[in-house]
Amino acid sequence: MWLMRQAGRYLPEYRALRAKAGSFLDLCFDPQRASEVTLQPVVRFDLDAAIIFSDILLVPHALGQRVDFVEGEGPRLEPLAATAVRGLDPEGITRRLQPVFDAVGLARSRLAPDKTLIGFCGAPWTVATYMIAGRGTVDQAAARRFVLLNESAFADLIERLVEASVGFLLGQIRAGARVVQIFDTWAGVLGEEAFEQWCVAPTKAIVERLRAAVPEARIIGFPKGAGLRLERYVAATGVDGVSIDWTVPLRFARDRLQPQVAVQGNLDPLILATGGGALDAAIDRILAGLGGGRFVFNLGHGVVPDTPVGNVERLVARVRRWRG
Ligand code: 1CP
Repeated sequence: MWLMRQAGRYLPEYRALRAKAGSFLDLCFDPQRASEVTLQPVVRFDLDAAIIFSDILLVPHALGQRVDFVEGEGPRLEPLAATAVRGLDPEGITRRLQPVFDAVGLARSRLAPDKTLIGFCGAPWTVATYMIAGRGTVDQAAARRFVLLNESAFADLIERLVEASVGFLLGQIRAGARVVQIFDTWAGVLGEEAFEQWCVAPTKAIVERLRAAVPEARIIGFPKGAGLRLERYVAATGVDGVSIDWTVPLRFARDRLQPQVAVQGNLDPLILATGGGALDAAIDRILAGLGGGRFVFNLGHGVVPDTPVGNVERLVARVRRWRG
């Protein structure tokens, strides 16, 4: 059991350290502090895994795109023009991301041996949506239009992101991450063919290359919003585990996904933020639906910043009691 975005603003100890660290990017590139933030939720709640504190947008940053995190607004990038794609250089990306690998190594050395350390990257499609729009958007329209108008430049961008993601994940695995998760937060907006081309195929390429280099690496895919297509995603990409959002019916996950891979999920983060009896009922429902097979309890997306710490304590205690 662990929680997506388990380190973050809802924790007072995160806010305290964040206030001392300068910018968000400074924090990600400070191995000492990044490893400390990584451990905070495991220390407080005794979760089974830590996820390294970094961000999917460190990859565009390392590829040479300007990336800033604006306080209270979110990430801002210099929007990528089709003509700028060939200037992005995956060579040297791993050198520029060395502080993240150092943070992974430090976190691993400070974690108890029975705790798993998880590394991650954004999937090429999701990272591309931020690179093209220059910010988070509700419908990823800028990237979808870019594909329609500049398909060959887009294919080139995805190829470079596959290369960069393999380097980023391998660096984390070699530094001590035993599991990696590929976040495809915006997979759900892709149409049928686009889903194959821009979600399934690049993820499959990353998985194949990781396995060739480190056969024992364990890989979780999270194609958020994929719905029915989760079945195809799991069969085609070769991931070991799949993370499901809260819209996925538990019976579908149990019958169609769990026989193939481990399933992770899928509590609605807003139910966690709200708490009370509805939280208990939702937890019990998930455990009853998925607890009989290979299963990692998690949320269906990240912890939201106004989540009371007490609700997370209540969640962890309830899941533990069930295991007990
Ligand atoms: O100042 C702050 O504290 C900034 C908030 C913040 C945090 C805590 C950002 C900016 N990133 C992070 C850390 C982070 N990002 C983690 C840490 C590990 C953990 O889970 O504890 C992870 C896994 C991510 C991954 C990430 N970043 C994703 C994929 C997962 C998801 O949430 O969908 C995405 C899309 C991002 C981009 C990003 N970075 C930050 C923000 C606010 C966003 C979303 C922007 C948007 O879409 O509007």
